[in-house]
Amino acid sequence: MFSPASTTSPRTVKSRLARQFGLYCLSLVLAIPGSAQTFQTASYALDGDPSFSFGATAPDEFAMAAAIQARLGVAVSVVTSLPNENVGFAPVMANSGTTPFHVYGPSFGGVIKDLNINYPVVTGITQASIRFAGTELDFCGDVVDRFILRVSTTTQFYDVLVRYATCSGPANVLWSFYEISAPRPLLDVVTPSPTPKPVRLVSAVSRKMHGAAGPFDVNLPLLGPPGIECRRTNVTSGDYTIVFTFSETLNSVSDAIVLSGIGRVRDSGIGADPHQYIVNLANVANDQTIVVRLEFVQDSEGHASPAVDASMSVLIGDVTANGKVTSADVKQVKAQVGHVVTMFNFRDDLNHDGFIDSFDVSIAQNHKGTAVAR
Ligand SMILES: [Ca+2]
Repeated sequence: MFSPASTTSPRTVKSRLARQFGLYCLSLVLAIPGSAQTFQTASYALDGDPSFSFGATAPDEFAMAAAIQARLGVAVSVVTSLPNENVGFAPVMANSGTTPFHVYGPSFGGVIKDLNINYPVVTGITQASIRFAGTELDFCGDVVDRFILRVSTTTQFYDVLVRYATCSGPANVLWSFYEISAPRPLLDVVTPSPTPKPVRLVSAVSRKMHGAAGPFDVNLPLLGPPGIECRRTNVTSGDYTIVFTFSETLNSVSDAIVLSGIGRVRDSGIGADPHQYIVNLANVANDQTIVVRLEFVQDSEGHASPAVDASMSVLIGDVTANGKVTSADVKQVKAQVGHVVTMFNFRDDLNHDGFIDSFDVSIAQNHKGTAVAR
């Protein structure tokens, strides 16, 4: 059965053809009405070098843009229209629907390849944009999204129809670059400046819900010593949430990673407020500083940055934020016991349950003597 898992080595003509043919045959079998066979799990992927898996969720234009961006290594913005769009502009560079029925897809370094023969069809791509282009029904019964991708080099642009290449049963769909136009000169197309200005990060915070008292943010200064997160998480999970806020609304962020420190990114995405990018961390260790990096950040004003970082020191119990837990921290928590949790004392609610009580005092007490390097 088809697996969308990434492979790094170029595949041979033979293996790819065999794979495509096998998928096609399987699809025909499954398309027969009355077939009782169903697939256990949904699986969506983009064919490329290597292919990209969307997992069990069918991609929208944002997910497709992120996937193509990850494979091309070039920023892909989402748009609603493309001026002078024409995927069939003659002579077309590629068409999967005609002889020799090859499959095309993205490859790192701004390249589109004929994946059957591992040959670059378009090179030198420096930027791209994509729009949603309606749906169609594949032969496995899926309603499948289509997209139009515009890729540009420094002098010309191509339009690409991104369409399902094959399916291997319901909810198992593989997209590819189905048709690629001939190049056209960039003259009548607005070209962003070749070196876009960087995006502007306004703030970074560590956000936690304090029960019914609501969410409170520990500020993570962008310069100077890292902010200190003193609140304890669920003992086993080490969950923290970093909220990055930018001056402009975001178009895309390629990825969020842990650059240094102990912890991992559980998930991330543009927030309900599109000025924000939210990174949910897990397994974050205490007594350390973690640096979270956003890669390939692009905003709606055309600003772009290859990397945006935020640093957070984690020291549970350090309510005074001086890098060590001492009797002064215990004293401060004790002084707030019974008080309503507000923006002025939320640090003292160490288990962020919305109450400052003996549990919080004991958390500070239990961490006395710990420190984090400043
Ligand atoms: Ca508490």
